[in-house]
Amino acid sequence: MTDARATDTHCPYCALQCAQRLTVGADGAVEPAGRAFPTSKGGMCQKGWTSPALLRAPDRLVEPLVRGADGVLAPASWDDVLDLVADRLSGLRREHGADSVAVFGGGGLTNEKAYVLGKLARVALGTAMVDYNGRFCMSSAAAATNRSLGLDRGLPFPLADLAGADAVLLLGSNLAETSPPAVAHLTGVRRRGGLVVADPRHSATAALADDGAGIHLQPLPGTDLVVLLALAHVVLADRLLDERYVTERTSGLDALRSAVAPWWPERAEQVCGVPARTLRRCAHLLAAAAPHRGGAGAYVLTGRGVEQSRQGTDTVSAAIALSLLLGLVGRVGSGYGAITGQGNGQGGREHGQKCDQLPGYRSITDPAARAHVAQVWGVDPDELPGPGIPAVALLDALGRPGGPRALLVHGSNPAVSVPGSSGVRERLAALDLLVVCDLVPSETALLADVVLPVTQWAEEEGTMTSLEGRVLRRRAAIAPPPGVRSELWVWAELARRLGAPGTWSSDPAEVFDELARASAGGVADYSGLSHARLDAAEASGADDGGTALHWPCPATPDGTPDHPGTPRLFLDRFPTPDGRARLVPVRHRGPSDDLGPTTPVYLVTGRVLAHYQSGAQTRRVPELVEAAGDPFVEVHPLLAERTGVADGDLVHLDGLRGRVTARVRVDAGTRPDTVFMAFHWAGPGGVNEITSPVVDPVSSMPELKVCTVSLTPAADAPVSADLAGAVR
Ligand SMILES: Nc1nc2c(c(=O)[nH]1)N[C@H]1C(S)=C(S)[C@@H](COP(=O)(O)OP(=O)(O)OC[C@H]3O[C@@H](n4cnc5c(=O)[nH]c(N)nc54)[C@H](O)[C@@H]3O)O[C@H]1N2
Ligand SMILES: Nc1nc2c(c(=O)[nH]1)N[C@H]1C(S)=C(S)[C@@H](COP(=O)(O)OP(=O)(O)OC[C@H]3O[C@@H](n4cnc5c(=O)[nH]c(N)nc54)[C@H](O)[C@@H]3O)O[C@H]1N2
Ligand code: SF4
Ligand SMILES: [Mo]
Repeated sequence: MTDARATDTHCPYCALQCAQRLTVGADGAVEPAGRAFPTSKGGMCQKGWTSPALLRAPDRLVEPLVRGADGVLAPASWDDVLDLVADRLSGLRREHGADSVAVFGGGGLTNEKAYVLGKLARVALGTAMVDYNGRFCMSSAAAATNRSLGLDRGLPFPLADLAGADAVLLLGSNLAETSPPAVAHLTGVRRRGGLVVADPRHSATAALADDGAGIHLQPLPGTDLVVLLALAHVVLADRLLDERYVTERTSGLDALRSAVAPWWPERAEQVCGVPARTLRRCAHLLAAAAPHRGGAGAYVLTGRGVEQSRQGTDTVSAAIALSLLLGLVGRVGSGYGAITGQGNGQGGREHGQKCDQLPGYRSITDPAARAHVAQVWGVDPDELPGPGIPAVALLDALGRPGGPRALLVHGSNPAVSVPGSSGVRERLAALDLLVVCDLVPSETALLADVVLPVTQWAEEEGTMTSLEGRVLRRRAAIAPPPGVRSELWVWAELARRLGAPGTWSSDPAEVFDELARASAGGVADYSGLSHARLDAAEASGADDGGTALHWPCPATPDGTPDHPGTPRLFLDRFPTPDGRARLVPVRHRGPSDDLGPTTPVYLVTGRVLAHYQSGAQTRRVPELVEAAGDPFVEVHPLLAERTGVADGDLVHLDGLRGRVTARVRVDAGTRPDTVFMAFHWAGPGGVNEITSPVVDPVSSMPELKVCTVSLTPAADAPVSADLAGAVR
């Protein structure tokens, strides 16, 4: 294949960002292969291997579309459509004020795009109404780590460090399906019998703890906080704590003691259902692995299973407190971490698309931060809006009196992925103007007044920041279809038409340099990085094919770009005012939906290996549809019998907010009082029709994981395509 061209890049989907080499054949077909990289070790999952299908999706958006008077989306030229959008936005701003225009971003956008999107909102539109889908994803872990450790970087250590640990406690993460190549890093701990997985289901990840590899804790949904308080109780009662570390590096032990005192294991068992002896065994297993007791190291890791809850921030605080009592955080070979989800879930939350944030993970209410960023943007700090409102409240305000009347969506499919999704679709329909940028006609794009086709991963340059805070290069392997533009170009054109001050480059390397300047001196400092430096580091072949440039990576005072990056954080001190980590005392409240006579069963939600998020991308990949085509619900055999359904039957799940319908998968791995559904489908099988919009009071993360339902056999069976939500 002499004509073949190879480009090194990373997978379009999750935060593991497996390293890919894309080869373009003479016929233009793109072939992916894994390549050496510290986190993915040359591996990819089914989604990575099939990712080129996204490039040739039959209904790929290839020209701008505008909804005509007849209600139909019809092609229009880029010039006309950008003029139209700029006119409508200017009109709304004049008539109803800047906050009448809202912006919704995504954790899959490159750093460059996340940065310009936040700038577009604050500078070109002057609106405070900007937030993004990371609110549904990482916000509770972020709030808790900021509160306890003074800084939020999902894994404050390289993922490969897990390999040497004696114990890993994984709470509410189904890594084996959500980052499959990461499982390789658990081989050592499984061999040593130290993998503990907390999940109400015997998930693929829980199964990794079988056969002597560790322990599966199967708590009642929404009670992990009690599990953690009980583990901390045992650590304190049995004097397993690292006294020296706790004295020297933390504050708040007395208040924490009071908070965990009531949770002796026998009492905890009554609430969470995990046997008291298992809780004790688990606490001792973790302590034995901790460095102060001579162990090789221990990690506590959380996933969405414990975070997407109205007490998600407190649950993560308890996980961090347990880690601090055992002296794990800021020690090489041990630690606490949250496993970031979206491709750029980490970078996406650093550069300013969050409602209260400016680039560099700065606060929009901090006068010094406003002054610094305003100077980079070439505007007066007083012109920058203040904090806006978080995602659930923002989406709920759309089209209401006094609320936003226009919304720009970039990198999210809220019509499917947000709790109470039919309510969200109503809000979107109530807008004067909905503009959606996407690659494909997602369920949200199909509701829009204007749809703008944009480039995707293999067609664009940029950077992504992976789950371990490592900054990576995304590279273009092929040219986009002729009618498709990059979002940076779209925003530069809109900013120009809106008469925005400052410069609006559409060149990703230039945008990165501006981002780096804006981040200088911030928490997430990228000022020592550039595309050229990242490329050179990767080309030098150091570190198993990857760059080791984890943020913070500040520019050195003389301007030489030689800061080595920071793979491991907190080794000397915590970035809190007193340099200590805070032990935060928390209380258990439980899920907001209660079991009752009309809703006697818990429904927990999550993911399957074959599909990604709202499914907008993966429901267009034939191999993945074949692997998992229909919305399904996992039901324990006892519950199936009580309900009168068998494997393969259709069942209605009636919740407090509506009904969904799915195909039964009888599975003895789940609890008899709990069923599971994934949220990858639209239509009658779209689980977010019935999930809870109640939010965590600290992070504003909705309680996506746990609600209550009743099950009844569905006699009026819809056909499969309807059940999954017709894509076209
Ligand atoms: N295949 C695939 N991979 C993905 C994604 C995808 O959509 N598909 N998305 C990416 C993104 S954005 C994210 S955020 C991550 C998410 O990654 P994970 O957090 O691993 O994924 P989930 O399946 O949402 O939830 C994990 C587990 O939480 C369990 N769970 C539910 N309720 C509870 C509870 O109350 N307590 C406990 N302990 N567990 C509970 C579920 O049974 C599930 O097995 O995955 C990333 N990777
Ligand atoms: N019940 C339940 N609901 C959940 C969850 C759960 O566990 N349970 N998990 C939540 C979590 S963690 C997350 S992260 C959210 C995710 O849910 P969404 O925010 O809906 O995420 P995606 O489905 O990835 O949507 C991304 C959209 O952007 C498009 N896209 C991809 N790249 C780009 C780009 O560069 N630019 C533009 N403009 N578009 C692009 C894709 O085609 C797709 O249509 O769902 C949340 N919802
Ligand atoms: S694990 Fe995530 S990054 Fe790796 S191939 Fe699968 S989807 Fe892509
Ligand atoms: Mo996520």
